[in-house]
Amino acid sequence: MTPDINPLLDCAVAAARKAGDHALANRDRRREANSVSPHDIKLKLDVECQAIAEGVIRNTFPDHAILGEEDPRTGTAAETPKFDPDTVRWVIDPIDGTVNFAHGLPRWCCSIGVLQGERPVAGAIYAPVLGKLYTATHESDAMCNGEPIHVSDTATLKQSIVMTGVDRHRDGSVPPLAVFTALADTVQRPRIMGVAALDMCYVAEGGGDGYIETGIFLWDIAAATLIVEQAGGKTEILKHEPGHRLQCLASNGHIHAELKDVVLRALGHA
Ligand code: LIP
Repeated sequence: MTPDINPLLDCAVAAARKAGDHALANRDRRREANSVSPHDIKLKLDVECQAIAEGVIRNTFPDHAILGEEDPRTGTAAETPKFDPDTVRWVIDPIDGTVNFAHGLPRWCCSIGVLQGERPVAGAIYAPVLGKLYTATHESDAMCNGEPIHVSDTATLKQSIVMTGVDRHRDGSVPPLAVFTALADTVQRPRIMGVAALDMCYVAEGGGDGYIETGIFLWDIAAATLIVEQAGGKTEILKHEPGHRLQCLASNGHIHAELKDVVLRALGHA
């Protein structure tokens, strides 16, 4: 059964705002870490913000499933389970762009996606320093701060800005900048800004034309894929890997096939 969508969106917005505002109010604690690895950092504020978002969701929907980036059980699963098409699941990235946040850069956000089965049905992405709240449901337009947004009409890859990341493939088979290098030869400008959810929101509002990461996670993109689609764009999961890891491509639709072709070539698949 399809759940009533507006209460889900309202709750996603409330959770994203409360968690994001907590991170903002505690910016002076941004370097307090639970662990630091060569290319990543796990912050105390990540865990606090996730607990805050979960609290908001559980208050309204105590029976719904929650998948959070900072949950100690998350990411250890060898296989990502398939969900019943009626199951409602909340997918939380409490601070996407953690490294940006830890260094005091303004580009970070809290992302809350609501999935029914495998399908995103509502999402909210809140970037407190930028003062932006992106929202969408599967029944309504994508919005930024309550105003409808739309993807660009850029027609070719060579006229496009495409955002990507530094993708460390688990098996080491592809160099971390393989896709970036291929894009640099093809698009007007590639960009690495370190926040998947916001990269995709830029595609949704037409500031960028495409986004590709080949080592990203469900919590980074759950809300953003819906926002791109409802803004008139196209998203595609090129590959599912264990532990909620994905290869995700998003675009304004016009450049989709061309972008996918460049990516697959860079990965050695074409
Ligand atoms: C980050 C992403 C970023 C990606 C990083 C990382 P986190 O998420 O948003 O775009 O390149 O590898 O996954 O860890 O800051 O939530």
